Amino acid sequence: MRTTCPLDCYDACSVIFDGKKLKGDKEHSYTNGHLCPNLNHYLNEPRIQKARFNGKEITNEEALNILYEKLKDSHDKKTLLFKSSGNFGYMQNITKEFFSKFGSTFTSGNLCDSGGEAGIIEGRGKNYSLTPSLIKKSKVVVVWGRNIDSTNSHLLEIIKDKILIVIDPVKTPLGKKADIHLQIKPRSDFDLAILFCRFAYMEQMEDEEWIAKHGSDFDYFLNFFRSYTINQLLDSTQIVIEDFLTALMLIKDTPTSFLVGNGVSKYTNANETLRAIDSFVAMLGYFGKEGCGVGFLGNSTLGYELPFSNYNVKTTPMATVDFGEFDLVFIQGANPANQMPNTNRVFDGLKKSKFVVYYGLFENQTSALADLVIPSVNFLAKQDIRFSYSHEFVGLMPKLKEEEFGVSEYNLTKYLLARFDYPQLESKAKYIEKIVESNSNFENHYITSKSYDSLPYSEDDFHFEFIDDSEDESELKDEDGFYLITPKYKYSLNSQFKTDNYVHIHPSLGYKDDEEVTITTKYGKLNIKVKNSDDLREDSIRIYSGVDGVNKLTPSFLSLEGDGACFQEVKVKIERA
Ligand SMILES: Nc1nc2c(c(=O)[nH]1)N[C@H]1C(S)=C(S)[C@@H](COP(=O)(O)OP(=O)(O)OC[C@H]3O[C@@H](n4cnc5c(=O)[nH]c(N)nc54)[C@H](O)[C@@H]3O)O[C@H]1N2
Ligand SMILES: Nc1nc2c(c(=O)[nH]1)N[C@H]1C(S)=C(S)[C@@H](COP(=O)(O)OP(=O)(O)OC[C@H]3O[C@@H](n4cnc5c(=O)[nH]c(N)nc54)[C@H](O)[C@@H]3O)O[C@H]1N2
Ligand code: SF4
Ligand SMILES: [Mo]
Repeated sequence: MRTTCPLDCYDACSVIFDGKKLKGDKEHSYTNGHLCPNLNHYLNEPRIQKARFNGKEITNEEALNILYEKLKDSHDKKTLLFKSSGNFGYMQNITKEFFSKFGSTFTSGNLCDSGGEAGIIEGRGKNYSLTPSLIKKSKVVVVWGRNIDSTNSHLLEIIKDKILIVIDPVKTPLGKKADIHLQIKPRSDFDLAILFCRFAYMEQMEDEEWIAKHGSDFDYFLNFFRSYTINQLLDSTQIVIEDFLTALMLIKDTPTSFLVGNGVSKYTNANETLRAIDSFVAMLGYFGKEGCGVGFLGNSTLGYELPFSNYNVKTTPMATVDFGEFDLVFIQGANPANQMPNTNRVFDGLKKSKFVVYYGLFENQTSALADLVIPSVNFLAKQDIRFSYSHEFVGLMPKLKEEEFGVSEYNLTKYLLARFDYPQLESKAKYIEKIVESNSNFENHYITSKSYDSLPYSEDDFHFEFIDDSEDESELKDEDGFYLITPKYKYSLNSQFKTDNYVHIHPSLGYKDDEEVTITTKYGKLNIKVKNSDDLREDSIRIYSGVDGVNKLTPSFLSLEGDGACFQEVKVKIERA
């Protein structure tokens, strides 16, 4: 029986379930028979089996009734739906059908890519993925702040024979194999993009014809990037100039894919960085051409008609939401007490809020703080559909087994709508059918998005707006301390599954392996053991996403645009504990 991995991951693998085990689909050209460790161990992960109220186990019926009563009591008060993507299935959004009618506040932006995506929208209007079939046509692949070995591993096969340029402050596995690795200083990607523009212009690499047809504000852009001196840019990026120039020459007149990841977007200037990278690529005329373009997470639902997406509700940015302002908080598919920035602040807010509901599969820091815990059912026991932020396949997720325990999102929503006498839902099958019909191609067992039938951005009327201004006033680089790199771990999916529980430090700093240190920032502190690694720069430390307490160190700022989280807009101090 065929289904799709539900985890929040680029690859959206096609999965075969034989009634007991999950296996990679061999017929699926991208999944190619392999799953990653996270899904391989998914079914062994201990689940929440019983609902809980004030720490006492109750039945699902009792839990739903308590939820109804508490909602009824807070009807004219402030309530919040906080939904993340623990399960990436689109039907998970169905709870919005109830909470919008009820008048709850929703969240805007996300903890992930919304800052970066805002810059893409400003430049090119729509964020198309750079799909594997498009990347296959490139000669050069630039991997910029994306750790493909861990987070997007099926792409390794596609890029294995390409000329590879990696831009990452860490010697990642791919960085070690690359033709060029620019071990950039953290938070200087905007400057590197501008440096690329400066040298490309000196080398007369700009595509005048393309710019005349598709670009606007190129003259302003020219003045803008020339206002930065080369020395200033070399100084801030700290890259090796010879390697940089070799990289530029490799890109020149050669089909190049830029695979940009979340590493560049965990800062306040995420939108400007993405727009500057796009502007460099646009200047070369590398949009709408075979084997060229920029891919960055982002909107995976382009062209599809979507239910549960247009509500007239109040919103508050997800990354800075103050739970304490709400009388009732409904947390779905998320672990904000660990994954939101500034978790000391999040803890205070959750404690202050009168009633916190956690609705998920696994126990975590948030379930431990909740007044009411409602177990959900896993992806095998409910019907859904998912998109990918990396390829063009749309994955069906049929219901393949009965629920052992827990309540599905559809049933929970149906229950609440009925208790409040609101109009009822259509059937799951109907919603999914409508979504699929709106934009799909069908071949063998697979569905792909029609949005990729023609080359993205190749339309005659495609219009690109170059960047010509910066509002970045961050002074992070002048602050004392080390940069905090907090990327994804291979064996966890954010806070789900295994975590690593180490701080990775360059050996020259003089700590011993397994020695305990205290890491401090303006926002909090964390005691953690050391693992030495010369993969890091001497000015940075690394603690993976999902590690308990890592976000005590991180700030609750928003990106300049897009309401994005800024996990790395911070410097840390280290002391022996
Ligand atoms: N195994 C696994 N896979 C996952 C996830 C997971 O938790 N585990 N999470 C999923 C999710 S939610 C997402 S959003 C994606 C994200 O996946 P990616 O886009 O790969 O993002 P990250 O792992 O956060 O960071 C990627 C790289 O950015 C580098 N980096 C850090 N700071 C900077 C910087 O200032 N400049 C540059 N150039 N690079 C920098 C890091 O060293 C790291 O190698 O992965 C998804 N896939
Ligand atoms: N320091 C640091 N912090 C980060 C990041 C980082 O790189 N560094 N990355 C950020 C990013 S990119 C992201 S996307 C966020 C992710 O943050 P979250 O979305 O909060 O991710 P998880 O920690 O994986 O929590 C997902 C929860 O969903 C629940 N779940 C799984 N399946 C289902 C289901 O079918 N139904 C329901 N109701 N629940 C389900 C599980 O119980 C799990 O605990 O974290 C952000 N936080
Ligand atoms: S690589 Fe990503 S999509 Fe594939 S099985 Fe692992 S988590 Fe799921
Ligand atoms: Mo994410």
